[in-house]
Order: sequence, then structure tokens, then C-alpha cells
Amino acid sequence: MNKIIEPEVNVEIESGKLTGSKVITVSKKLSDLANIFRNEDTRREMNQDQVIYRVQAYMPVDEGTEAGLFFGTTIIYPGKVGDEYFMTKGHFHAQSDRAEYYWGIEGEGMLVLMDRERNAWVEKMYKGSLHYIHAGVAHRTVNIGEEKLIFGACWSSDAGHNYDEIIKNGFSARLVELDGEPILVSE
Ligand code: S6P
Ligand code: ZN
Repeated sequence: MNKIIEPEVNVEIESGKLTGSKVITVSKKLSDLANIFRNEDTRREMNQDQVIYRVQAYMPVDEGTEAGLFFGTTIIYPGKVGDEYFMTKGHFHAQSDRAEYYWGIEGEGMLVLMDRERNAWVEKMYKGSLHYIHAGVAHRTVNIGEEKLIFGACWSSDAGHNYDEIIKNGFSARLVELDGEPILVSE
């Protein structure tokens, strides 16, 4: 049978915005980010309803399906908790042999990467930057600019997320502002 059908999701190339009934959106407020930033007291004193980042995702197969792919766009708003820039929680994949692609769409950011031995390094993110996140490497994105940071992601539908390890042990490197400039500091 020959048939021509409309795609169930569209992606606005310039902004990464996803549209369609199958798109899910998750917002992370400051209240969802306990023990993520270095200064937990400062985080607690700030407006807990403030949205720090939003993720739109297209998950055409069930989470956990072997060999499927998910697609997403993340927006991190500009701002800081004390001197530390707004960022995602960050995670290892639950399945440690699953990799991921990120690419910069808009704004200025840093991708913090950390291996199992807690060696950390950072890649600059900007419109057009492409990042291959190797299997077994934890990843977190940081907005170091004054505008929104927007990036795309593509990952395996059976990668899963291990947030607990990051909540417990953090990353071994953080991005803070010093004299108006982002600097990388060790934990
Ligand atoms: C999923 C992928 C991204 C993140 C998103 C938010 O594997 O890496 O879609 O989920 O950028 O970050 P986090 O650390 O809160 O999941
Ligand atoms: Zn991931």
C-alpha cells in the first residue's frame, strides 16, 4: 500500500522547538534541584517556582525499548545560584554502554563531562557545536551566557538515567563566575 503521511512531530530548525501531539515537556524548577548547586543555602533562599530549564522530548517508542532513539531539545534559562551558573542536574546513563549526541542551537554554554574515575573536562557549546558523549561519561550542561542556552540531544531509548550518583557525589568540576568570567573550579 502506498501512502503519504504527515510526520507526527516537527522541529523548528532555528530554535529546536518541537511541535506535535507526541511531544512531552518537562520543566525543572529550583525546587526540583536540591543539592545540585554548591551553595544549597542560597538555592533554598531563592524563588523555588523559578523554572531553571525545560526539556521537550519526542519518544516514539516506550522507554527501555532496545535500539530505539529519542530526540529532545533543552532550554536552560540564564542566571546563577550565588556565583554558580544555572545548569541541568546531569546524569550517567543507567545503561553504561549508551552514548548520546548533543548539538548547540542558541546561546553560550559549557558541557561538563566526567568519566567513572571522576576525571572531568568541558566542551564549549554554541550555535553549531556538536558533541559526542561517549558511553559511561556523565554529562551536565551549563548556561554561561546572558540569554537562553538551547541545545538538541539524541539518545538511545534504553539508555535510562542515573541521577542518584550525581545527587550523591556531584561532578568533580563546576562552572562559577569570577570577575564576570566563567571559570572551572574543582570540587
Ligand atoms: C537525556 C539527555 C537530555 C537531558 C536534558 C536535561 O539523556 O541527556 O535530554 O535529559 O538535557 O538534563 P538532565 O540531566 O536533567 O536529564
Ligand atoms: Zn543523557
